Amino acid sequence: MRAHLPDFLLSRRRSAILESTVLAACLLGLSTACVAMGLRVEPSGAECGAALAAPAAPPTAAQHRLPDSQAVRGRNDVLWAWLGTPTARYPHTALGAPVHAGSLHALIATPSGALRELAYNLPIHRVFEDRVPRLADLDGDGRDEIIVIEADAIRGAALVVFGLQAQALIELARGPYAGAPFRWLNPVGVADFDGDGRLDIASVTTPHIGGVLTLHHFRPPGLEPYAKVMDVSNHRMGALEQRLAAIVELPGHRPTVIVPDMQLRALHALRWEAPGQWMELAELKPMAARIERLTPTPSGACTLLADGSWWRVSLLP
Ligand SMILES: [Ca+2]
Ligand SMILES: [Ca+2]
Repeated sequence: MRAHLPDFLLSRRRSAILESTVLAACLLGLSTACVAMGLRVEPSGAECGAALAAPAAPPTAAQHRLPDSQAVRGRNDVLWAWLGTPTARYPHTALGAPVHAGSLHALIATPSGALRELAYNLPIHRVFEDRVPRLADLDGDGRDEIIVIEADAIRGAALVVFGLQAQALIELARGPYAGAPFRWLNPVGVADFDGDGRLDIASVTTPHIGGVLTLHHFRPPGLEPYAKVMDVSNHRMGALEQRLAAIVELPGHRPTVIVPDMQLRALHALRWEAPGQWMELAELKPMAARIERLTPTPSGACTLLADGSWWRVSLLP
């Protein structure tokens, strides 16, 4: 089940048209296309059977981090990263509380082997409107980059990437602002969506009022959007949970984003193919209740619904 869709034009109506098209293809005997592509959704046990590893204890330096935020352990030059300096200076409650972080922190090992805490403090008109720094080696140099959501009092949220330079935490790249106070965005993840050999960042801009899935090239000092599609959301207003989308990478295919629709009641499977061209890999898949969490698995995603049920989502090759 596949169809090409232009940027910004994905909608329930188009999905309905797509379903009709797929049904017609099935009726015409093109059945392999009907069963070979798409999403399979089936009931599952808690966490879809994944054994939950006990998280490592954060370092003492992170004990005064932003309430309800996570300290994250790195695998390269950043040992730990977390958000600090709780402040109420940006009273937006997208994440459930009007308290946000005024600083980003990283714990590193110096050449002598000693541990050292680095901090990046934002000016008073900005905060990190986020609860988890995301670590990834975006440029493949063996050093971590830190992806966070920043919010500006006038221009709203922006995606920002930090990194280490000369044992200092510095801003490496930033994307466009959402455009107005209290306009927010939520990252999806990192993958090479356009196949150029370099990792890109996906996020959903304004997930509460008309979410736009946006793919960015990491080109310091910029995060440059190169593809967008509408009618998605990866966050419920006021919820602490930010994991509501998954990137699936199957051999021989471009990465696919599994992400809820605007109502958080159905799933899209979207793959970017070329400028102006997204592929919807399945019809919009309705769910029995609102989607509360959606996390990646090797072949798809695991989702928790508001009725407490768990579902395994598989992307069929
Ligand atoms: Ca790097
Ligand atoms: Ca790329």
